[in-house]
Amino acid sequence: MITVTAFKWVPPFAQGQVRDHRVRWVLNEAGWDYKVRLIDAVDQKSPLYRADQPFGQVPVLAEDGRPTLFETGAILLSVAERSGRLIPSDEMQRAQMLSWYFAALNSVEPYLANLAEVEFFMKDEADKAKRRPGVVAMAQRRLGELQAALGGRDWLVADTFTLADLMMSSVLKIAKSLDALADYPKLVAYQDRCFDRAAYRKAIDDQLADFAAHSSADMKYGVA
Ligand SMILES: N[C@@H](CCC(=O)N[C@@H](CS)C(=O)NCC(=O)O)C(=O)O
Repeated sequence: MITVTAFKWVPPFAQGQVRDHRVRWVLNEAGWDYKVRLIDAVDQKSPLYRADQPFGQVPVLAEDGRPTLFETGAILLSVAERSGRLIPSDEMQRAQMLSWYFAALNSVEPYLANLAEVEFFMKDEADKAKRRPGVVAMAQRRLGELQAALGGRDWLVADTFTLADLMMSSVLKIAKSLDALADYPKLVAYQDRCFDRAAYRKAIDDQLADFAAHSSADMKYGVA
């Protein structure tokens, strides 16, 4: 049996964004059955959970007879490789696919995460106003560079949807939610293309259904 961890509930701005959707998505693409273990803030701090995820975050992938995995990058690659899905069979295209896969995580996501931090988590308006211009400029630079690299192509590599597209389109979600994609129509169309997949829609619908079944009270923010 395969189990993915996810939160019982998160505030509305984060619903549909939490990274377990990436794992649900790749598992749906692979056609593998899985169940979801919903955790709260107390679970996050527990030594048992920390043994699986040292930072107390979601998602974790637990699978009978295999080491438990954390980090969405590692989890998605493991599922894609073992299922033979979303990885080009050509070795050179696979290598290119990995470049884009890691670019999504290392060269794009951090700048969008900075943007999210300013917009969602900074409380002091003066600090926010000071930090925002630099963070917005850097995020826009990366988005412009990504759009230029994509050019007129539908997918990042191999003329087909790959794991790199799964990761990149997911990484772009935060930009979309902050209206930061408005000036990048090719990225909007690219993301729409990636999201026009039953495996993605099911991943998001299932995550949202879990949140709808719970409330902030279920997160049990007590001291573990
Ligand atoms: N690099 C990690 C990041 C995981 C992560 O940031 N998870 C968030 C949800 S999207 C989380 O658990 N946040 C709660 C926390 O950090 O305490 C991954 O890709 O798995």
